[in-house]
Amino acid sequence: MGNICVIGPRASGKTTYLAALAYKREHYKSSKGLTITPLNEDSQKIADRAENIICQGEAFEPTEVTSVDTLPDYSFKISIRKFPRLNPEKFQLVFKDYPGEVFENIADPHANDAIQEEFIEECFRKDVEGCLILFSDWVKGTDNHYNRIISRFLELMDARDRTHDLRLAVAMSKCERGELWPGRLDPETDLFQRHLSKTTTTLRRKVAPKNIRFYAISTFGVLKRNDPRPNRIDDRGKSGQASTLRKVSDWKPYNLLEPLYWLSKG
Ligand SMILES: Nc1nc2c(ncn2[C@@H]2O[C@H](COP(=O)(O)OP(=O)(O)O)[C@@H](O)[C@H]2O)c(=O)[nH]1
Ligand SMILES: [Mg+2]
Repeated sequence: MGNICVIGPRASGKTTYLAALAYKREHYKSSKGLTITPLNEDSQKIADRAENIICQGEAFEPTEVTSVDTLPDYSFKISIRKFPRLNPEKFQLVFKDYPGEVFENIADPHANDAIQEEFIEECFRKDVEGCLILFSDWVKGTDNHYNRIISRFLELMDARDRTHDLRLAVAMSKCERGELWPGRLDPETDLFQRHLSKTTTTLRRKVAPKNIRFYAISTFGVLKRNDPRPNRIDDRGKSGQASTLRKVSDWKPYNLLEPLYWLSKG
């Protein structure tokens, strides 16, 4: 049973994604052959507060990070049975809640601190089978920024000898947004190639095709099959902008599990 880690820049939706997995477990207790078990105290905490995070937009930010030891550390055991007759796919989702800037700073040659070091070590540990990388921006200029980060990330991956055996699922998060939603059907072409072409080229050039896949995911999803209005409202709360679920009874997150399933099974 391998490990999968979730990484990505600031505000790309990592915490909300985890909360959604935990919340889904409440919603669909025994359905669809999905079981999600929080494995430690931090994970239990986020599971307990999942509903607030998704429905009320409660910020769930780690308090000041002064050392690696104080970073929240989530770990869930996940088992997905995709087809009734197949054995379930089991894996562990691990997520150490590094501040998003740690990921963004890997492209900065001067940012070299202990947290940075440890982040890199954790991503490329031998027991990690795959990384889910969340990106959420696509406006002009973002491609260059992401491309710098990804290029460096791939160099570090190579230096640790993981180029041939680490799977990468690269996902555009928050894809219920109107401009992105139609692109979800072929995210590689219509989201990544189109909006983040340099980043996509770098990934395709350096990672073997069998080890990379592009996804579109949305934690909030849309209202209905034939009603593609986003199932979210933007709230301006105390802590700034937060998005929350619009109609809880219609909640159908898009593609949350698919990248995990592929990362674990290949
Ligand atoms: N539109 C939309 N917003 C989202 C989605 N997932 C998260 N967000 C919002 O994006 C912001 C940052 O999310 P957060 O999970 O804190 O990002 P993190 O910094 O990567 O952990 C919050 O306001 C979330 O409500 C999504 O699927 N769609
Ligand atoms: Mg977070």
